[in-house]
Amino acid sequence: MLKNKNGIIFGVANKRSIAWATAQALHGAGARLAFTYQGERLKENVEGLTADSMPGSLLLSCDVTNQDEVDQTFKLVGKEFGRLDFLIHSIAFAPREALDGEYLDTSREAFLKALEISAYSLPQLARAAAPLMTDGGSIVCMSYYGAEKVVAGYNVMGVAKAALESSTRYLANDLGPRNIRVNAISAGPIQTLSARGVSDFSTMLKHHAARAPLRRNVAASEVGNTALFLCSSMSSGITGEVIYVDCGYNVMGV
Ligand code: NAP
Ligand code: 1JT
Repeated sequence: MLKNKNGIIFGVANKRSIAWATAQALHGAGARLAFTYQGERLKENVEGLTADSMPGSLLLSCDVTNQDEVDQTFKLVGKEFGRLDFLIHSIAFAPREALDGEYLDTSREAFLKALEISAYSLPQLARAAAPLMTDGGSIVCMSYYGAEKVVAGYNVMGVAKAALESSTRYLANDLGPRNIRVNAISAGPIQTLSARGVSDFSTMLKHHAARAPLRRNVAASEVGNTALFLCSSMSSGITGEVIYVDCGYNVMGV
């Protein structure tokens, strides 16, 4: 489905990352991939994951708070790939203390950091990628239900995800004339590095599984497969959307 297509994936930290499940789906469909990791600390992880199964992948260091690194990343991708067909945005950050207690107490620093990394990075990366998407393209980001409803403890991340989902719509309008589509996946809770350390995350997983119509939690591979759909021509008429991959949790009332 993606033979001769090139993509870049932001946000592989380890094998549990949603970005890694997405990479496997995209690679399985024949795409050539570039990966970015944040700092040398994670380089070995990404190298270890890609070495066996995806030789020939491009690995680049890129912290989105450093504009020079972002510019350098896309310069190198342009040089190696020539054209870019899709971009996966699977990054988020908030200081730990902001995901505890009340949203009311969010500091200015925590708010700005969370929104810079988790939301501003989408238009930032889209702006850098668009000139390489000369044959149209697809941009996919990862959101969560806390963007639209209060999920106790998600706090400033919910506000950042609301900005991310709204950015998805504004970018879809800006980039549509260039045949670049922009969509968000709203994933159900998944036990990843980000989720680890969130107090009561396992209680949350149980709660979701009990209430979701499918009576289970979503697998990262299911999110990856939906990202594959959004990067393929099968979804050519879809842009500016938030697609739920949450076993139906979001449709429930009482
Ligand atoms: P993850 O494996 O921890 O991935 C998060 C990624 O964001 C990491 O690779 C992290 O790198 C990267 N990141 C943080 N700050 C960055 C920066 N300044 N520059 C570049 N990259 C940076 O966790 P995940 O659960 O797969 O999260 C991926 C996406 O899915 C996030 O947007 C998250 O909000 C979303 N999501 C997750 C869930 C869930 O339940 N897990 C549900 C819905 C949506 P470092 O490790 O180096 O910080
Ligand atoms: C971050 C973290 C982004 C956890 C995230 C995230 N997107 C989804 N999750 C999982 C999650 C987290 C909480 C939650 C529900 C789901 C950790 C810090 C980096 C950014 O609230 C009940 C807190």
